[in-house]
Amino acid sequence: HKRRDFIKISSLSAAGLLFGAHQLRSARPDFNKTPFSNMRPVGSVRTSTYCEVCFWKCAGWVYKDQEGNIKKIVGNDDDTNCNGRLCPRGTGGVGMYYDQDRLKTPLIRVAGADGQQTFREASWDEALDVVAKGLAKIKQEHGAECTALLTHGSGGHYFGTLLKAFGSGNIAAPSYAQCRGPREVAFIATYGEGLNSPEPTDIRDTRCLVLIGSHLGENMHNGQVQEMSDAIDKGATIITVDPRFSTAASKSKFWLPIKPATDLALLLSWIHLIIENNWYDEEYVEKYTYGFEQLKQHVKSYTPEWAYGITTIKPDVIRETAREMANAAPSVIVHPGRHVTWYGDDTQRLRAVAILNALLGSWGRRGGFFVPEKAEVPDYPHPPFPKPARTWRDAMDGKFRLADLALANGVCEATIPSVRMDCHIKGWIVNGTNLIMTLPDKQKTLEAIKSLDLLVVVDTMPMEITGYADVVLPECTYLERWDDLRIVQGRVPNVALRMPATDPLYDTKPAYWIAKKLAGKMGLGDYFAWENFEDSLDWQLKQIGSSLDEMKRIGVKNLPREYGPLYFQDGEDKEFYTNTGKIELYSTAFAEEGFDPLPVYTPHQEPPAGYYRLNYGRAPMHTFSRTANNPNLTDLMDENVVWVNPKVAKEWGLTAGQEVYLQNQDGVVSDFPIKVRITERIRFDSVYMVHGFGHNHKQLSRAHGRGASDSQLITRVLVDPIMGGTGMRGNFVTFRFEKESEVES
Ligand code: MGD
Ligand code: SF4
Repeated sequence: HKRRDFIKISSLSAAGLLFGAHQLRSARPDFNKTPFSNMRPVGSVRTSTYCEVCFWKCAGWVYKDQEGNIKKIVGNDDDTNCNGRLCPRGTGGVGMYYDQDRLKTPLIRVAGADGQQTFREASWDEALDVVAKGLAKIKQEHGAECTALLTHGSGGHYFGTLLKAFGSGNIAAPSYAQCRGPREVAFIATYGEGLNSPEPTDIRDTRCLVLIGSHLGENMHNGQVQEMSDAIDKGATIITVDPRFSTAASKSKFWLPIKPATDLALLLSWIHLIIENNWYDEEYVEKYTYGFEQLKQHVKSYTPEWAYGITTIKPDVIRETAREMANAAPSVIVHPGRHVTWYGDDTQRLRAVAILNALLGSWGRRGGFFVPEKAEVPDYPHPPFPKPARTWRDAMDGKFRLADLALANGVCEATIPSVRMDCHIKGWIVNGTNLIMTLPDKQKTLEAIKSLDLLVVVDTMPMEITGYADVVLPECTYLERWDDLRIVQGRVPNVALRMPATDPLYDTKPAYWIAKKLAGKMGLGDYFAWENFEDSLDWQLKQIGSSLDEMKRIGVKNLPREYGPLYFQDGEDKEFYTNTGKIELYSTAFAEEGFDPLPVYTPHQEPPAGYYRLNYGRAPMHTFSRTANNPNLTDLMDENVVWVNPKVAKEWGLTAGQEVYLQNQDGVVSDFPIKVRITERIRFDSVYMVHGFGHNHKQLSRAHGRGASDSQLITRVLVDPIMGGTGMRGNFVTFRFEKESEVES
């Protein structure tokens, strides 16, 4: 195998990179950082966009000053994802454009005479030639199906088209298998359909919102946070189940500081109470569900007293909260959460969430889950894709057969088919995902990378993953490019336009341009038949009665609902897309595959003495690892800290602000120290930190060495046998005062 080590882009031709051919047009503007600021600069020109700082994709307007400098992004009032208000990260998206550490030109890995590997700058033509030839070689030697796309974000569509045209169906997104995959599989098993994004939670009209490990508010899902705040104003009850006193917990009527890893016991006990007390929606259950009797038998022994012994939540509190939900039903939401890959039995935990909602009759009801609609916009015409000779399924030996949706998307096991698997992937295109800080079990990722013949990375920034690339292709930021229309589900179907506010800085290009150029070089040009990307957008928009001209003016177009009302009608007959045509409390699909058809509680490992469960989450001013270097957002928060309970701090003699290293159960020590925050808001058996910090790429001038990386410490992965999701919360850490044990991580 070719050796592929990490290259710090900073170590080579620094002058060229730092002072590329195109200089920034001006210094960073005096930026108004007020979250949710909605003031419009007078007399400036605005162009439409939708945000790329997270997957919520809020639509907005970009304003420039007289000199053409981007000054400000504000929400589009007609957009139901954001209602005219961006979150702090969306407002700070300008920082992605002005970040002087951006990738500036294509780079190609070379080995010098001394054996040292390095990157050299290249023209687009040369870099794309290397990619096209590398892919052709893999096709010839191994087959096209031995290539894969790992992606997150807008560019995935173009590279997905390219890969499918090439003959590979291996298109995977960590944002699925490291995130909401188990939830989707659980809801498909129960209701015959997944939740998708944004979730159809009718929070604005709810009377009771139950959050289980979902930290809305810190987890800045814009529309949902706004609706939650409105619901609280209207008197809705919030019940938060979280080992940590989250921001949401502080707004809640009930905070249940559950012992980590025991949520399924609480859910089963709530189901038990709701059935035993006849608090369920009898008419709804009778008409729409399958398997009620089996469920009733199944949960008989799951009393609140039983759950107390496991969860540490008092029986009275379990009873009172169950009653609270029942009183609010059907305007109640047991929120399914988003990042749900925790303990490996996540699909079953989410099945319990789905079942609880069904018993309360909240699916399809006002204040519960509405029936979403999505605009139907045809793809720009292209030839049919060839059938791949093999897919990930052939490599997985019959495992994860229910991961359907997931896998066009993938699981760590499947997305990174390692040398052990029969369809051994030889080439990756990685677009918009920083796999080194995103996937757990870094060693496994590195092992897979080492066995590749070609690794192409498309990114805007020099991130950890770009250091392992053979070819780095610098994409321009979302503020400098056209992209596909945003087509997401909602209360009303809608489309949003992203157009360039300005020309790309440096020698950067949009993903659609890169994919089309590559397709041309690979003889697949027919799949990108449009002359200009704008023409393809205009063609698509005309199919739904709009046009590019109209969209440039309005940015977001809301369309009438076509398929019926927002909620189920009284007594309406319904057929669900499950085997039985009913909401399956008892899952026939799981039974067929040999999985428990009803969720069963199994205990998880506890932290060893002197170790604490590593819990992690989000901060409202950052998204995963992508924003840690953003100049505007680092102004708001420039490192993460580790939350430690005062009891633990006392035991270890820790003081507030002290720097410590964290070491996990496998002896891996964090690359960098992290400051201690002593707070009652965390239980004594856990510690907590925000994900996305602790970058070790020196080219990230603001993010390098700031805080610690949770990903580095997640070496034990609890794989979900049903969906293949990568459970990451079974890791434990202890404190080190010096980085004495240098364990290779
Ligand atoms: P980021 O870490 O933000 O997200 O994981 P990723 O999708 O990998 O990395 C995004 C990458 O995209 C960065 O390299 C950034 O520079 C690049 N980028 C940003 N904008 C653009 C663009 O316009 N074009 C291109 N080409 N690139 C761009 C997210 C994933 O992480 C998710 S969804 C979840 S829920 C999981 N969360 C999580 C966690 O909480 N803890 C741990 N330890 N791991 C996790 N992994 C998962
Ligand atoms: Fe952007 Fe914030 Fe909306 Fe995410 S929630 S798309 S970061 S404005």
